[in-house]
Amino acid sequence: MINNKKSKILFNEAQKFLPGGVNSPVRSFKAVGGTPHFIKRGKGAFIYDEDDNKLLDFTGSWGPLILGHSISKIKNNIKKAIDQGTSFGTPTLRETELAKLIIRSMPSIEKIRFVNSGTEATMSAVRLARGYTGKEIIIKFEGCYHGHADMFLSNAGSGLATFDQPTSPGVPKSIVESTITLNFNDLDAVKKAFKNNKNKIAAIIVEPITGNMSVIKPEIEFLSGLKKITESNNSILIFDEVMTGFRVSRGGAQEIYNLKPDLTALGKIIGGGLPVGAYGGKKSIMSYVSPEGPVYQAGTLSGNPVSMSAGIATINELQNDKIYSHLEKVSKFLCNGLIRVSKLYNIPLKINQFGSMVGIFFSKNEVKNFQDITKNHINTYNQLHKFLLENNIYFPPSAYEGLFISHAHKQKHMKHVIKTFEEFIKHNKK
Ligand code: KE4
Repeated sequence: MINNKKSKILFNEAQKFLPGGVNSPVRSFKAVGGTPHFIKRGKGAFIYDEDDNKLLDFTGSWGPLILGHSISKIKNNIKKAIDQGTSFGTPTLRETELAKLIIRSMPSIEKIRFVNSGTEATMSAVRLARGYTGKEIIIKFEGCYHGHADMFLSNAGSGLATFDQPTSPGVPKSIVESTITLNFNDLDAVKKAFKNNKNKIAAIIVEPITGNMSVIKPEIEFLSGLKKITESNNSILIFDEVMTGFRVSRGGAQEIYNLKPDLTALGKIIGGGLPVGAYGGKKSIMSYVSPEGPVYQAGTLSGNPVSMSAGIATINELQNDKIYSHLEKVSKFLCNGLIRVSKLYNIPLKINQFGSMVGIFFSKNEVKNFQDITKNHINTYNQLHKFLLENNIYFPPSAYEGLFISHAHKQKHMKHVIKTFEEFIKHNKK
């Protein structure tokens, strides 16, 4: 049994002051059970908790840490920035520097605006799409998560209702009456929605490769179909690449699928572990953003020079193709090992791997959308999470998340995971 005594004490204390003891729900372990580990430091592929357990980390702060924890080049860049001050509320050259680095890697982005989170990025991209088109309705997909802005906290209403119902108290029905939620990979449903709402749909927002119902790949023609539909209806296609940007490849999912969305939302990796989000796209659309245009959006700490410095160091490192070939190699090694073990013991397992973003499903069929995710998968994943944690391996505490592998992960780490996975399967077969 892994000793988690101190974390238990700290968690009880935290719950007196913070709702659920956390500042973001998924950290609470509510989805998987047990007590969350309070982490005091990270190094490379490992995190160290307050009980001095050394844990092999596959959450990586939910995506930002593609290079690993506590990377010298990132720390040194942050220190250089901090030595000059933390924030000025003025333009700084670091903002232009990071903008250029991102634009160079994602040609669909001609202009970009920095904000402080992925939520701000997607929320602002939708406001911009609505302002630019003069239309209001947005289409999103069940199981895709775009942050916690009101307009996204909704789900398809009854079969009859074409518009959404709120999924959280506090979200006015009126707000989500302009949101339509459809099934991921269901192009016909999108065509139907456009037919039923002629000239009223401002945008489609989609995670091109999903990461919030674990990792589900788009069917052939799905993404290109979305592009065609938005183009022919004067609507905006927004790729939410907060998770996939610089993760699945340097140019994100749009590079893998060779598709240019009108707008892209980014976050996580571009901040190198500090709070950064961004939205960007065609100059003609981005020119609508205040103060150049009429669509208002602002932020006290947007483009903060210290955060920018972490993003610059990270994206600079990611210019090296060797980083991505290492990520591909170790991730593929892990996936092949898990599949080999599942076949050995006849356990249904499907894996979707895009670079260092890996989704595992305890399912004999391909998982193509949210409905395909079964209770069996969730229960088995939760048991696996617990078993691995007992063996000092820290998978994301939710069956709806993918694994985030970093450049600091080596083949020997993956061998340990594969071996422990086999132990789990044998233990579960008893
Ligand atoms: P933030 O506001 O949490 O920075 O970003 C929201 C967001 C937007 N779009 C996508 C595709 C995302 O994955 C996210 C946030 N991801 C979750 C994990 N799947 C963040 C973890 C958390 O909520 O604590």
